[in-house]
Amino acid sequence: MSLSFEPFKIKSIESIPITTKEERLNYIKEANYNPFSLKSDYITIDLLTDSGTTAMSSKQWAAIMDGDESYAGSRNWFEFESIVKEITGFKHIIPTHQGRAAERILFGVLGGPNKIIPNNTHFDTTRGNLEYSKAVAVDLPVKESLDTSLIADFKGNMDLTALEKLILEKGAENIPMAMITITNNSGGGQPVSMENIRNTKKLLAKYNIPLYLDCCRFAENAYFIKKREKGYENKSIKEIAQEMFSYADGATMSSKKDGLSNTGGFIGINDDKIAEDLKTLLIVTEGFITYGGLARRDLAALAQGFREVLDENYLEYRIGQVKYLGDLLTNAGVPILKPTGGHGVYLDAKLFAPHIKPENFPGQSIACEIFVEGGIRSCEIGSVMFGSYDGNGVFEPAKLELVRLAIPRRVYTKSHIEFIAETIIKVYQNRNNLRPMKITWQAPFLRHFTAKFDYL
Ligand code: P61
Repeated sequence: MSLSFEPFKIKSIESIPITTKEERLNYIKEANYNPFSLKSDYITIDLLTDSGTTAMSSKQWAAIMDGDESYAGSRNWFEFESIVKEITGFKHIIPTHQGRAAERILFGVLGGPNKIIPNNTHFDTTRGNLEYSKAVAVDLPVKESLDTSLIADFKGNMDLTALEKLILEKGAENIPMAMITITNNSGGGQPVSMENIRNTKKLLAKYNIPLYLDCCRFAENAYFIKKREKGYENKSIKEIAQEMFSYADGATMSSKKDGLSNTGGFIGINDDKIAEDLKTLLIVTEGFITYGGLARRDLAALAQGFREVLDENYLEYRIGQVKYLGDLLTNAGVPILKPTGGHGVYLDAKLFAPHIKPENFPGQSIACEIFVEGGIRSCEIGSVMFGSYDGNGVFEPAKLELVRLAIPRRVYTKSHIEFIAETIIKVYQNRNNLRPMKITWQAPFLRHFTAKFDYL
């Protein structure tokens, strides 16, 4: 049966705020035109992130009620460790409260001054944690990933020619690890093929460089492999995931995505010595090795979430819902990054608002207008997040100017999706009214979270 409906029924509901346009104009101004600063009480549909915003199942809530809050050795930890080991095959699983804590701990051991760490594309926290350790984060996505209108199956792939060039130029001894982010979040939630993961491992092995996966959305990536890569059509999502992880020496995960939960993360690793160092840092900064900064009931919800995310009916609905929104927008002529990826639709802000220069943040201007039009919160992924000025005051824009409509898992229905599409189509029809912006205040790291903006 092909799924044109949600494969679940609703047991518990949460009312959403309905506001007027006049109110929303005030709210966004009060928030200094940064959607991160809006109160959630003002938001009708929240597409800021798919991270930690999942609706949990009745089985997960039951597991929460049955949580065992022992400081050490809680049975929920063993349930969590067991399912994560079953999927990933890693020898050591180190729990953390979210993805960036896993990154901080891993790079606390493997990062540091003069180290170079390549990735298909580092997400902002990964880059932020590496740069904070004074290492250099290098993005090596395949060229196709930069053409938003090109339809290709695996636009998240790593550019292997560029990777080998980097290793030869910089020296393998300066590259303590390489990463692949599945799916590639900053590049539009695009998947990475099994062939690319396998060949990346092969190339790195030649130079003795370990491969780590940033595996926040591993199940969505596995679903794309099943649907698009020859030889995987009859394999289960779990088997595909197991093969993906078999090529990696370790992984970091924000389980707030494909753990189908509201919090959590982990590091998986095979190397005993590095694992010892990581556990020491974990105990000093996160918590004991059987809870890592999480309530034990959260580990219980995650253990159940990791089972549910492998369900192909769920993944068909999930990826189908994102595609449905993408198709509604494309049919109305709205420029989006194509094809739609795993966890959201990304508007191409350069094509949407060509009259606004990257240094005047077209994506931010669109995100503010989408909120004013329909109370929908989205997130700029462009020059606010990744742009900078070089030492000579010359602006270096992000490679892509995107506005991400991240879809929380199992939260919104088909009619919500249709309302989102109608709102964005209206903003697109009135796009000539979109105005350029400037930053009036910013923090030194990860500025987009707290920056203040105004119109020029
Ligand atoms: C997101 F606006 N992602 O996509 P943590 N790796 C990858 C991620 O996607 C990721 C993390 C590591 C978020 C949350 C978020 O500026 C932002 O559990 C591929 O959030 O620490 C997180 O995992 C970090 C949204 C993060 C943002 C930073 O929405």
